[in-house]
Amino acid sequence: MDVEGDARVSGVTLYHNDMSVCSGKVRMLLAEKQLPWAGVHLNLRAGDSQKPDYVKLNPNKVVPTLVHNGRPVIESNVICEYIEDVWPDLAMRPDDPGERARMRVWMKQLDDGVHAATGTVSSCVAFRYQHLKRDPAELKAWLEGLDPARRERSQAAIEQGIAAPQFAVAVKRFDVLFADMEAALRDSAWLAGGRISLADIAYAAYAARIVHLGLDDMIDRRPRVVDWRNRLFERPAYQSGISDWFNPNYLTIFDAHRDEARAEVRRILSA
Ligand SMILES: N[C@@H](CCC(=O)N[C@@H](CS)C(=O)NCC(=O)O)C(=O)O
Repeated sequence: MDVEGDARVSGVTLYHNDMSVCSGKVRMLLAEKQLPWAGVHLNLRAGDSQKPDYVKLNPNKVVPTLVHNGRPVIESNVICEYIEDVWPDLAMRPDDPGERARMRVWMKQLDDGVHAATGTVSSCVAFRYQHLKRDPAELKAWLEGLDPARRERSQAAIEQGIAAPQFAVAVKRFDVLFADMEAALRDSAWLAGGRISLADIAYAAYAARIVHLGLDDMIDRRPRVVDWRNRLFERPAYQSGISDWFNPNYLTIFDAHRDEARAEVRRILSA
């Protein structure tokens, strides 16, 4: 685990990973808030998030964890609300209670299945190739460290790739998500109102992953979602919080497998 950055002003240390979508969510928010932070980078493929010292901070064995003046806060959506509570300047929560509720419903969808669907499509298209290169005993130990639901998903993704039945289910979940976004963006410039909010920030790294994996037909045929994504990606906080962290080793794998994923998504959605 490498430590970088400066926490003297904010008291924030973020345990994170470069390609983790949940970590990107928190990094983008910290950048929007112009908050300096110290980082501890975890290598997820080496099992850093399963190590006993880290599990004391985050019993779910996942990143991110934000430690503020010694107090750990887990769950990226909860972390975002915590940051907003402690540093309300440059507000990222709407003032209107109705818009605030909408913001939270968007964020909740990530926890209710969209994040898991992202793990599925990422593993089926790309991450499986990293796992297939691992020593079988090491891969077995890593799988055994996962919670049972994630273990089952990961195993099928590693073995079957985009032919795994769960790949089609996840793609269809994204198609519904982007249809819902297109409808929401008919009424307002951002997902939860006229101003950018935690809802938009929460989805930025996911939108990037969809593009990386070649699943972006689902975005491209929805003009309001395209415009929303472009506005998000143009923000300096997207660059410093998300795209500057893209790991070239992962980008090479995405590049190698994007075309076959794109073809399979077209097949699934036209069936
Ligand atoms: N609900 C959690 C999900 C966190 C999560 O799944 N993190 C992934 C990376 S995005 C992780 O740490 N995976 C551990 C691993 O791959 O070993 C959150 O929002 O913080």
